[in-house]
Amino acid sequence: FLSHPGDLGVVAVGFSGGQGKAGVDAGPEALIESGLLDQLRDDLGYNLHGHDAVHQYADLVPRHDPPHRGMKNPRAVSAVTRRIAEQVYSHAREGRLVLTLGGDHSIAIGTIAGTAKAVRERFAGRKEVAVIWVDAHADINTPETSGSGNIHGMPVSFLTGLARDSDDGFFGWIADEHRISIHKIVYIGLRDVDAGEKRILRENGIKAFSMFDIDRYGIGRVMDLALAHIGADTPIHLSFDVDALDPMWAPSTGTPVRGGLTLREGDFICEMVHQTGSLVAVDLVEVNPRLGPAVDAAHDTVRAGCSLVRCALGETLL
Ligand code: 6HN
Ligand code: MN
Ligand code: MN
Ligand code: MN
Repeated sequence: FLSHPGDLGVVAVGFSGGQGKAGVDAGPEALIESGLLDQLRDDLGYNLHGHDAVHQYADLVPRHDPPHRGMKNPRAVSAVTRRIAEQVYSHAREGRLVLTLGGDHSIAIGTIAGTAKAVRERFAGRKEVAVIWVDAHADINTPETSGSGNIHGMPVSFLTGLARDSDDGFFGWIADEHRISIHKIVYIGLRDVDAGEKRILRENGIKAFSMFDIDRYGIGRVMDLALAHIGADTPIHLSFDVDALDPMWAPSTGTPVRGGLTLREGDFICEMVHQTGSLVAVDLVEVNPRLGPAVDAAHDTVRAGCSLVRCALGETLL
């Protein structure tokens, strides 16, 4: 129902409050400076909307933001993701494919809430968005299972309703229209999942393809199985954490884990999702140009991130 290329809504999110390391808020600027949006417009032919600003959301970040249920910066993350949900929704409502550049992965609370609502409206409640979550981590801690208190490790629990709060200032604004079904999320690339998260995945029967599965079956078979689980004619939101890639390809990220995807496997995931024709939104998150062991680390990571986005938007298919 989207013809590509076409209209692309861009939301550049300079936000780092879902975790503790400074610099991930500079991810969007680094991606844009390296020419990503120019490529999407000039080489792929998209009409861009909303691409002029990198949003900082300073007005939504309180000076004093003490923990709530162990969550760090809870007021800031709740308010910023609420605003992102509105931004993504207003692009999606216009029929635009939505590209969000992060920022840490907590921002997916907003991006997915926005597309979930837009898809429900567009199909008058007859369809729900599916999510392909590509990550070394499951990001499905509840505030109570989290060991770190970092909200970038919790977005999936709030989006599925496994975690809830009645206070609007602490994600109580998330309503049924923003939520996704636990059966419509598929993970790819997992290799660093907390004990409490493993229990949540098991007890809820959540579909997940770990690095073990990719080694065992190959990325081609894994993608066939992942897309079969979602089913045809289902709108797809792709949320890609750059730390799914091996640090060899994406060293500049806050929580790197060795033994990850090759760049080619990451690009292939994006190409397969593009080829469905059902893509409604893409997030690329956790690019932190201030981190990394070597001088080329940030440059390599940005380059890998740009490649993933271009593949998701159809560059490499003939
Ligand atoms: N990410 N499971 C760990 C935690 O703190 O809850 C790591 C989360 C990483 C989140 O990479 O988006
Ligand atoms: Mn389009
Ligand atoms: Mn993540
Ligand atoms: Mn991760």
